[in-house]
Amino acid sequence: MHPCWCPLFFRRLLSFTTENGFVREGWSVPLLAPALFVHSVMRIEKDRFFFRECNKKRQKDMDNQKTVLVTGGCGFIGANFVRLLNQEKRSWRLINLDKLTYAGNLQNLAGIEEGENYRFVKGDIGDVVLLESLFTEERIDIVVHFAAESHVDRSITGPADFIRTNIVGTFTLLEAARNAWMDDSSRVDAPLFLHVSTDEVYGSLGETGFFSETTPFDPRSPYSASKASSDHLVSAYYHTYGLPTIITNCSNNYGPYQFPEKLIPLIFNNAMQGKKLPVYGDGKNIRDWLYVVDHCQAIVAVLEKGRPGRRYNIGGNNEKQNKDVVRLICDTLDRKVGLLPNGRPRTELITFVSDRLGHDRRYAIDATRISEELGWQPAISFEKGIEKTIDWYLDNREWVAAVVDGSYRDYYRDMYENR
Ligand code: NAD
Ligand code: TDX
Repeated sequence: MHPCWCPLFFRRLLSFTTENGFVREGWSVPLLAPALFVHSVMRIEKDRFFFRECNKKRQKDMDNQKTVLVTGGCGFIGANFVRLLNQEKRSWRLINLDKLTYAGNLQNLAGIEEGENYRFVKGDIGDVVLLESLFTEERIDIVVHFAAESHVDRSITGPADFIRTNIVGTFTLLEAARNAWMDDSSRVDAPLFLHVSTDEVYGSLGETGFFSETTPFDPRSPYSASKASSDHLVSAYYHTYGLPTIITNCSNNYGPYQFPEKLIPLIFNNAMQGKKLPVYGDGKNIRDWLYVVDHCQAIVAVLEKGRPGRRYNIGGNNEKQNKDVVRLICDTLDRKVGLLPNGRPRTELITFVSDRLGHDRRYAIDATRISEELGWQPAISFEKGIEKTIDWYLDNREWVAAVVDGSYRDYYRDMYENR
């Protein structure tokens, strides 16, 4: 039905026959509830119509001026992404919204100047008022949503923040995007909401098989359950309201600026200090390692060519057992900075400790879709990526020293001392 018929449709809908046979038109209390229902259905239909039109108009001209809201841009992947866009998309304006939790660090973006192309906003993705004003002031074209509580071990000892940020925060951001984009009929280019998620939503693999985009969700930790919930919300906003969303599910990242609670930088930091290298369980758990810049390039490819409503798996095609990763870091450091002061190799610091609760055994990504549809492939092998990563950490020891502050020492003691 064309929208111009709506008033007549409503009038007819709201008319009713009185006891003495007259047809009355207008509002009445018994009809208010169905009318409100119809109104909300109409609003949803309007959203769907608007976004369908937007998607049709969606330009491939991503080199034009865009305003991109990056959430969590002071974290590990977010900062690498901001740095990449700052180099490769000079015409884009980036708004970085970050709460600066323990994992967010302004030093990760040192050298990137505030100005026409970049603005930092300290704030929470759960802050409705802040989001509304940001969407209004900045006319956001694209959201790239990284902000999350991201460490599995922390989700086991304290899940509440994961629920607040990863689920409620994502919901709040989706609502802000829907309200802003939906009411803006003057928009020329179609907006896009890209949600950055994880392979952990698919659960744990046995010795064979891969996660594809159609693998059923089976999250096992509070972290992965919270990410799976946010994926479902994003998907629901696409199907229900037609909000143009894309979800990416990525394997384990490594590279510069990763907080030393995650395996690779934690092992680097301990190995440099001659401390024990804690390996959970039997050390045979497998992760599919992806160099962070490859991940960021994949996100750019998804922004440029990805299809709204679609999910893309991103993986490194680099499956390694944890104990082999730890050994490689030890050997690389021995070669680059010499053996331990006692003349022994760093592998002697490896200590098997009690396992993580619910520890997923194996993750492996089938990245055929992003490769075939968007032409993306990881460019950096694990061996090369580890070299680059260790070189970066060696060249940036003051960065490590600054993040390994008092609160990190408390975290480390609580997590590892009696393990
Ligand atoms: P990170 O922990 O290094 O950074 C998270 C950032 O989000 C920090 O800067 C933090 O300050 C910010 N943040 C947290 N809560 C916030 C809130 N309520 N409002 C605003 N900002 C907030 O995380 P990361 O490793 O860079 O991961 C980024 C995203 O990628 C996450 O969504 C994570 O689930 C996903 N992911 C990570 C990996 C990985 O290997 N690191 C793999 C797959 C997916
Ligand atoms: O001290 C350690 N010893 C150890 O054996 C730590 C910190 C980890 N591990 C093991 C656990 C995992 O099998 O190493 C593997 C990697 O651990 P993390 O670096 O904590 O990563 P993981 O739990 O696999 O999750 C990561 O990848 C998926 C990110 O933290 C998530 O944000 C992402 O979604």
